[in-house]
Amino acid sequence: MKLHNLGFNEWFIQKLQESGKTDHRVARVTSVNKGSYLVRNEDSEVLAELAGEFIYSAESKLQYPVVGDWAFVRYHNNNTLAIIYDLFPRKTMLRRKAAGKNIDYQMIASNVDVAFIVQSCDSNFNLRRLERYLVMINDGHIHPVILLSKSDLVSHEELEGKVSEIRDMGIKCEIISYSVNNGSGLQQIQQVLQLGMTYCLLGSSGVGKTTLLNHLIGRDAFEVNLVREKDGRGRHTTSRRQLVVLGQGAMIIDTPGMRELGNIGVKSGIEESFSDIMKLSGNCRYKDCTHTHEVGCSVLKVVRSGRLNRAHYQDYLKLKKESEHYQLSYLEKRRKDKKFGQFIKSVKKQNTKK
Ligand SMILES: Nc1nc2c(ncn2[C@@H]2O[C@H](COP(=O)(O)OP(=O)(O)OP(=O)(O)O)[C@@H](O)[C@H]2O)c(=O)[nH]1
Ligand SMILES: [Mg+2]
Ligand SMILES: [Zn+2]
Repeated sequence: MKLHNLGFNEWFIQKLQESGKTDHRVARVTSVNKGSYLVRNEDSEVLAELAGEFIYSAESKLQYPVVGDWAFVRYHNNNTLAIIYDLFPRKTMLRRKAAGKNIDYQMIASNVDVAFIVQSCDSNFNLRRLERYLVMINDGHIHPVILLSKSDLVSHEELEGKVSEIRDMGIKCEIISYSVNNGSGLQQIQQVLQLGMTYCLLGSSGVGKTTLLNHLIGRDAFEVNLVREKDGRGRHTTSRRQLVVLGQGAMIIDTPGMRELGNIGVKSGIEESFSDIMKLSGNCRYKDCTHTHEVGCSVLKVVRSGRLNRAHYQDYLKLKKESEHYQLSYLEKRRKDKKFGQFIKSVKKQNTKK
């Protein structure tokens, strides 16, 4: 398998040239399990560890390898162990606010080209959650595709109703409904998958992400589990992220169902997800219009006229408010991280002087 087919495309070739390390070896991170990794190159997939120098110079956890990263590695023990000593810049990234009150970010995956947001047609279907995923994906500069799984559980009319609910929110991305049970829609998913491109499965526990992956692989390679009967929720069967290369050459990252999907707190994702509102806001009288009470606000005008879905508008306000809150806290945290990094560096310097 050529590195190019593993996703090492022109963008990374250019970064490699810029780095001046064209004679170094590179590999892609395919799995992360606490402190140990799997990396894959044109020949094999092997265990990998972080070099001491890497740990020493990392200023935050976000700089640690994540599934999808391209890394500079040294091979040891007859090419059976790799040491990661540097990472390539990330072309795209998926990250979310980590669980809990603190403003901590957690990387989910990097260098993903297309993210599948999977929602099942039963009680899991939820437009608010869908929008949150879209904000996160747009923020990471990744192309979203919505997958409505388990379409065998609903009637044709119910399914169409769900699709038009999504469209009513102004969401324009591709929507594919499918069922692994009766095979409908699977062909359409296959058509999205392209050689050398990286895909990611996102969605709540139990929506059928791993079941779909197993279908694409063609065998039961990974564990799946029944959803709980009483509330239809999943059991968090998949516990780590893993990049799998499919037979036809596309790569796909399965992820554990997320318990909490915090807002990633960056403006760009919101602006793209609510592009209809952004467009309208160009006609507001005031440049800093908040679209909540201002005279001459063209967003409010369209909401009042009923031409803009009110729920969609309210989601926009809510996510924007959250985003501003997190954005501030995030900058604050970045400042602290940076200070800490500088402190470590000055201590190192002092020690070398002694
Ligand atoms: N009716 C129906 N059930 C499905 C379909 N696809 C998956 N399931 C069932 O949904 C349950 C959960 O599937 P998983 O693939 O484990 O779900 P997951 O999204 O990987 O869940 P986590 O790993 O916990 O995040 C299993 O019992 C599957 O058999 C489908 O197309 N139709
Ligand atoms: Mg799973
Ligand atoms: Zn306005």
